[in-house]
Amino acid sequence: MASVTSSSIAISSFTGLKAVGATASRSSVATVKVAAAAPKLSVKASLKDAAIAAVAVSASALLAGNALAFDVLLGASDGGLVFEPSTFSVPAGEKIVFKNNAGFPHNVIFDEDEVPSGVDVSKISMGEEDYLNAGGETYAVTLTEKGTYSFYCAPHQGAGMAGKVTVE
Ligand SMILES: [Cu+2]
Repeated sequence: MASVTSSSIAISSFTGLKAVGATASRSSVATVKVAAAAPKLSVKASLKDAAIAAVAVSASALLAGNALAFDVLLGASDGGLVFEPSTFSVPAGEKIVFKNNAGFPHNVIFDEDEVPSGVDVSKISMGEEDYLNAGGETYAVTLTEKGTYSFYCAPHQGAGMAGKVTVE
C-alpha cells in the first residue's frame, strides 16, 4: 500500500502545476464577464478590477483541488464490477481520479498493447499487486499523450472490469 500512496501524491503535486496553466485560459473568460458587468467604470479601472478577479479565480480553482479532474468510480453502487463510466474522453493533461466505490479491492492497470506508442504503462498504472482496499480510496493519473488507452482492474479482469479513455 505504501507504494500506491506515494505514487498518488507524486502525481497529484505534478498535476497541481498543470492546473495553474489550465486555469489561466479559463480566467480570461471571467475577465470578460467582470468588464461587461461594470460598464460605468473607466476602461482603466475595469482592466484593474478584471485582473484582480482573474487572480481570485485562479486561487479558488487551486483550493478546489479536483476542479479540473475527471472522476471515475471503481465498482457500481449496485455492486457491479465495472468502471463508471467505462468509456470516456478527457483533455490531455487533465487529472483522472479513480475512486473506490463498491466491490473492492480494485486497481487500475493500463494495457501495454493498447496505449499510444511510446507510453510506458508502468508509469501510469498501479502495481498488479497493489489494491485500493477501502471505500473512498483514490488513484490519480494524468495522461498527456493523445490517443486511446485501455485499462482494466486486475482482480476483476475476468469479470469484464475494463475501460477505455480517449485523451484529446
Ligand atoms: Cu475491480
